[in-house]
Amino acid sequence: MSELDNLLERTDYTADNITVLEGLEAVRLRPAMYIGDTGHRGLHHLVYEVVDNSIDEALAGHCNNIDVRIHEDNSISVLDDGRGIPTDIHEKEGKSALEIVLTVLHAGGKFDKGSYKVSGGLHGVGVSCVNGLSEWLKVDVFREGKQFHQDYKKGIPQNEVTAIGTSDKTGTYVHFKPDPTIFPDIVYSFDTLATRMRELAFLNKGIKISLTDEREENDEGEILSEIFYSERGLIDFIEYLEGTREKLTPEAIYIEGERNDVPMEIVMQYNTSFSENIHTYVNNINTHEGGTHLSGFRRGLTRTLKSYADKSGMLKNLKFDISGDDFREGLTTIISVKVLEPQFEGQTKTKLGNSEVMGAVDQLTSEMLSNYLEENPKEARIIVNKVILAATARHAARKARELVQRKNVLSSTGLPGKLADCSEKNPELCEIYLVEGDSAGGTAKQGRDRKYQAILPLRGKILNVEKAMQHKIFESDEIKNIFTALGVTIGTEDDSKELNISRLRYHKIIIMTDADVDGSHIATLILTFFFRYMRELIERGYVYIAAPPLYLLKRGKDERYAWDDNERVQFVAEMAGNSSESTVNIQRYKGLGEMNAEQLWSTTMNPQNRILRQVTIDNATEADRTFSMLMGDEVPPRREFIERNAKYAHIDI
Ligand code: 0RA
Repeated sequence: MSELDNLLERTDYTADNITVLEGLEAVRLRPAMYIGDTGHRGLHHLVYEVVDNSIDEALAGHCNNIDVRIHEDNSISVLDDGRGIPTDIHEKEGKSALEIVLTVLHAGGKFDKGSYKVSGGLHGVGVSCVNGLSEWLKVDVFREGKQFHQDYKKGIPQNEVTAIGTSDKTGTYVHFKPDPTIFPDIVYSFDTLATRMRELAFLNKGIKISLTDEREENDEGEILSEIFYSERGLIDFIEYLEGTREKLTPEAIYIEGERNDVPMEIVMQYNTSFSENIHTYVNNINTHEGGTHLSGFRRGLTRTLKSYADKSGMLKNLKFDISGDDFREGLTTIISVKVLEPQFEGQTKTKLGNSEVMGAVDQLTSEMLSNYLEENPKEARIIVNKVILAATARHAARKARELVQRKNVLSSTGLPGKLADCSEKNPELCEIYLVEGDSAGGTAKQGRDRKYQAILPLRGKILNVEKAMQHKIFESDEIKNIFTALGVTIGTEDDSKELNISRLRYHKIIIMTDADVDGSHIATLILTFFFRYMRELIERGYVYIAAPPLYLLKRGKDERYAWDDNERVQFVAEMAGNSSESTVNIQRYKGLGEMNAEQLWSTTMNPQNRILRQVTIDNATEADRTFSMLMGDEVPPRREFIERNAKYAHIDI
């Protein structure tokens, strides 16, 4: 029996299955069905799909190093030092296993069920899908003392798998160039890839992942390269995530083990903030919508802490109940479980449904947390005190919140006085501009299209929600105005923080601030508020940032706006024609206030020519870190971030 037959026998994979599987043509026809979309996200997903295979090989214990490279032409290569994809000829098919893996959907995982495939993108379609969506792909396998090679174009083999030389190493090298007829933009972002590689290194301790960008050299002729490696896994991850937050206990609480065949790793750290941050993963995939692993953890945590607190006698003088939320205020948690056959549910298919996982996580959390509390009485007291503080604050917040919502009902329109509302009532057609400052707000009110556009001026800097306690947040006038203008509430009845957007009044919420440092700070404050308290609005794609132009260029009657320096240079050259550039007058806009109503309308508010940047959350874990860092006390990391991102006119989270 050949090695391949051996492999195939370990699985339910048969020749019949191959013929019923869809061909790569289907992938090319409807790429979004397989990789989500063909934008930035889908483009980067191709890389994750290839890297996932190498991660699986590493999790099976056969690979330590993964080298990811962005080449000058935006092609990507991934090299690992695993066993190499088998190359034997499959008798019935008359094809090499390598070719099957690269041309048959879902074939990859089927080869090696013995060491189960835990990694793998959400869509889990495998490297064949990447092959089908690539202008070209080349694969080299190093195995059995040889180097094997094969070339593809749009997923179609251009030659047979051929031994082209000898080699004393083992591994797999996949090099591909995304097909520009499928992806409108094939430019890779180093930062996007780096974020995912860093996350993978934290989630899979001991694997070294290097990322290199060969597209640009710095002044010293060096290319950009970063190595991601973590020895302590989630403990390092939480350290990185918590960054500038102030810890309540010196060490994080670490839980690792297996219950009912579910291996899991959990790390938790209490800090002095007031928000709960939980990041959950199943097979290295971020489960944004939570699921049974999260519920299991919450149950275990609440029951164990409550019983400890009761026994400690510290709750004697407390006049009200403690709720589940109170145990998690100021708590950052990362949960990573590996599940053999995960069921993903929910709107974005990022909610774990497997019921057996709930009890498993509950049990292990409860056992290991009670041990921790018994063994660390000093830390245990600090934690219980934090819980008492949270419960006390929650009661104050509830009162403040109820006051806000009662007031709204009572006032004549129920809307803030500063709001200039639009006349249209269908939320899908309505937009609201949140404008920095009363004066720019006034200009916007004059310049707007009052049928569809509402204006809410905000006075200066809104409260930094990252640092304030909850009841302060609901006492802030600016924040109350945002809630009531949008028609959004946060649950009061059951004290849950459930957002209710069923009465949302606008489907476009546009943040408009000056194009200077202060303006971007204000935009960040507002975005932080949305991220912490109205994240669903961002997830639904309702939140935008307006982009006012930076320059007005004038030459006689010819007037043009430029949004960045490249445009300025280009337009000035065009306008000047053959005459000297000095004939073009350049006006730099520093603030919205320097534009009159007509100018503000035509450049920044008129849907025909304005530029809006939709706020998206590519990676909620990274966004969480970014916000706590941007809004925290430490200046150096903030300055570094701003300098690094300053060249982008917008804040992308
Ligand atoms: C199936 C079986 C074997 C290795 C692999 C798949 C494999 C796949 C990928 C994809 C990227 N890197 C990879 N490395 C290994 C093992 C075959 C054997 O027994 O040697």
